[in-house]
Amino acid sequence: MKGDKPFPPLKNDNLLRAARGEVVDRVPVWVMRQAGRYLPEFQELRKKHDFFTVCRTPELACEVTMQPLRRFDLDASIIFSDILVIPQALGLTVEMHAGVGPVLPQPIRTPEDLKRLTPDGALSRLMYVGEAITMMRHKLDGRVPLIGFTGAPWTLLGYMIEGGGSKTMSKAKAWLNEYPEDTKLFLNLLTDAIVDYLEMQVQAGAQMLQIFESSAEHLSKEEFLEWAVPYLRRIRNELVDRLTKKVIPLVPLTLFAKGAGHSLKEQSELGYDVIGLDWTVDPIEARKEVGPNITLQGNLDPQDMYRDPEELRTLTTEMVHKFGKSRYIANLGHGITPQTPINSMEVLVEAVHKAL
Ligand code: 1CP
Repeated sequence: MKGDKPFPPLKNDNLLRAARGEVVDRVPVWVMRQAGRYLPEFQELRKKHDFFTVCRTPELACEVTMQPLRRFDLDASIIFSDILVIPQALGLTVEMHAGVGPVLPQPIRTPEDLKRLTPDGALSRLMYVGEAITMMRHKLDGRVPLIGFTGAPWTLLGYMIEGGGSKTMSKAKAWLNEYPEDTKLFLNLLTDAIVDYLEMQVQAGAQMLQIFESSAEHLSKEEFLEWAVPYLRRIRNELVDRLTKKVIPLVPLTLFAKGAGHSLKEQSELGYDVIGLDWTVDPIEARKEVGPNITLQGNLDPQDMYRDPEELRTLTTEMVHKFGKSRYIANLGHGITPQTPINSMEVLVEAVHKAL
């Protein structure tokens, strides 16, 4: 954990300022999955080390977290890990298969299977993430803030029931109708683990936190309000309560619920500082929905990174003009994809910084 050595003072705090609604020197920009497969140096490192070995070895996690910062003038770093470390800590095996993604060979198929989960001591099995965060804060030397993250309950439940990614979430969605009470138990169990995990990340040195509800896209508005929102509310309220009671300074919280552009007003009422948008949402409409006191993050289509540099520059500039300089963090509308040309990252970052 944090230890005695104080962290170096922060030099570029535009990300945190934007999150708090303060004046920025320039629009901050970072990219979801900025440490990842589009970088040849990441691919090289992955040839030598298994995915979860990278996550579990603080030196390797820090090296990968640093890789995009060496190349691009980014305004944030995000600790290298994965949302599936929580299912692992709860006792499920998670494998990373090349070209496929995460595979959970013994998923939770029936409510009976919930007995296999091991919530007791789950946090102690996640401390390696805290160690990586603390180490990274020192290695960053105050250059930019460090973001911690987690998967949100519905998204994690989906992976744990489906046994991996899924185009339809048919098994997880069947649970909502067949076992509504067990689904609530399961979502609450995940929420408890998530709150512990986020508190630990703040104590370890995370300066901002993002909650990925990436599988919100599989829910209707009604389902999102019933199966995601109550748990997202609990996460924020319990985390704020805990940190306040322990007199630990709060950090800004970002909610990224992909595909939940239908519920921006409801999201804005949950107490998060920042709401992440996918590319299907219009910036002007989003601002009307959430009001003036929330920071918006997003939302260029990751596929736009495959366009000509000039086109990409124009689209990025137009996007930043729509959002404006106040209460805005530039990002893609979802993670950067593996074949993205590296030059597109340079174009994106420069266009954001020059737009206003
Ligand atoms: O073999 C490899 O190297 C695997 C590629 C990879 C990487 C680089 C995976 C597998 N995860 C990651 C890192 C990762 N995952 C980060 C690192 C920090 C950064 O942003 O730079 C983060 C924030 C995540 C979060 C994550 N993992 C999400 C939420 C964000 C999103 O994209 O929606 C999700 C859904 C996952 C699951 C996951 N892990 C990996 C893959 C390929 C997937 C998606 C699989 C799928 O459902 O299709």
